[in-house]
Amino acid sequence: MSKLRIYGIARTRAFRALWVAKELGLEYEHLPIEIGDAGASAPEFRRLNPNGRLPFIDDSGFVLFESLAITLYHAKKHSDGKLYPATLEDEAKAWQWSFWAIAEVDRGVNIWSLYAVRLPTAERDAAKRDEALKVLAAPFKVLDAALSQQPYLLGGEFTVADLNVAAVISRAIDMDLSAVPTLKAWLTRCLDRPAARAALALKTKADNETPAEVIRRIAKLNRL
Ligand SMILES: N[C@@H](CCC(=O)N[C@@H](CS)C(=O)NCC(=O)O)C(=O)O
Repeated sequence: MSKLRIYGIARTRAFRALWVAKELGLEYEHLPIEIGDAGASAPEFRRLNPNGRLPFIDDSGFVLFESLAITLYHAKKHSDGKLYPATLEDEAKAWQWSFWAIAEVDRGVNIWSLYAVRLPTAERDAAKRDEALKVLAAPFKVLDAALSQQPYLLGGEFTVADLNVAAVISRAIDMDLSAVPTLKAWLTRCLDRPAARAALALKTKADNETPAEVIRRIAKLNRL
């Protein structure tokens, strides 16, 4: 049996942990548990992640939560000098972009996708959707400008910095990104990688199998 366990249905931020595992060719067991009382909030899982949220991992007894801490950990642990930066400065830039993604765009993209795509049409609140687009406009311009200097966030190669930011905004691929064409081209390139495609296939399957009442519960639980 694999010693790495990834907890969380692929529809959630567990997608990020699945993508990095596939990118690195890791052997793992995926436990696609749900959010809420029947899943991450149950006592057996709260013993591993007391936040009651997804994802978390158990790597041979080492337990870690926070999706981007998980991707950074795996990339550094298994780095072949490519996915994880080799210099202190590039490592700091990978942290910079990762924290930026969580602070500046994670919530906005989630709110947008909920009210533009995931909830049943009649429940898509246009005001929340438009507000999310407003919040995202400035940081998306920042990302677009950063990528106009070089093909990837740290230079010429795809790294964990790209994986983290692209994973956080992956649902923005369904947005009208015509105002930020460089961002759009980069996001498309990142999500077209074989590992991303494989993880996205799991995410899409989970999305398609999620009933509307669960999407409503997600909106409530995540305060979106
Ligand atoms: N910052 C955390 C956020 C984790 C999180 O909020 N996960 C959602 C699923 S994508 C969740 O478990 N929500 C249920 C809840 O808040 O009870 C991370 O990136 O891992």
